[in-house]
Amino acid sequence: NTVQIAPEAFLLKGFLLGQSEALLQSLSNVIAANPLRHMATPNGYQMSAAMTNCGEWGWVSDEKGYRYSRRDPVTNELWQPMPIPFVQLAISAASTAGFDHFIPDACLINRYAVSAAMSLHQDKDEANFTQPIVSFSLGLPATFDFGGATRDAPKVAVYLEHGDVLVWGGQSRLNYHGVRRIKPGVHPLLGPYRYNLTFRRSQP
Ligand code: MD3
Ligand code: FE
Repeated sequence: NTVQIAPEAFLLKGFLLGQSEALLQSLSNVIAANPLRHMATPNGYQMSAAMTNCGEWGWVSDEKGYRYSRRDPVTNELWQPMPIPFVQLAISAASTAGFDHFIPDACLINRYAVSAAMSLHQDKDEANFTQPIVSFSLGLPATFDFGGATRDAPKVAVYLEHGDVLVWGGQSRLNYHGVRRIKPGVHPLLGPYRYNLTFRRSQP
């Protein structure tokens, strides 16, 4: 059940549903080793989503800026390797959307409580824009705004539910995007939260 939402951008509706048990077990292992935390932004705010990472590289933010780091600044240890179910599902989602040879080296985990959001931005901290991005949605639903190449370009609203996967690359790789405020609710497996796992290639 693949829906194209923009050039080289696809929604794979319910793609994770058969695998959610393995996925949630792996997710809880990662979070136990590298706790979710609210990172500071360079302009003195805090991200409303709590974040952690797994994989060779992790995305971090602090008063000095955004960057990819091999170590968790909270534990000072390397991030956990990406769990096998994460890697397998990310590669297979990319390939389903027509992107072969996707090799992610970074997985950012975002946890949104009710009322959390992510304002419109571009993902441009990676040194490789040739590979796609794959994102898994779990828990509470969200409305995602998929924009264009400039901040004021028209946006498409995409409703993301537990088990959905977004894959985009090529000419949509640098599009603006954001997540609207999470509405109150309780998910039967994940409680009052939405989790998003974003797989990227951060290094050349
Ligand atoms: C479309 N996360 O962590 S993932 C992020 O749901 C981020 O947590 C959102 O944006 C979330 O940076 C959205 C889907 C996504 C990510 C990057 C994109 C869609 C995108 C880049 C270009 C176009
Ligand atoms: Fe983003």
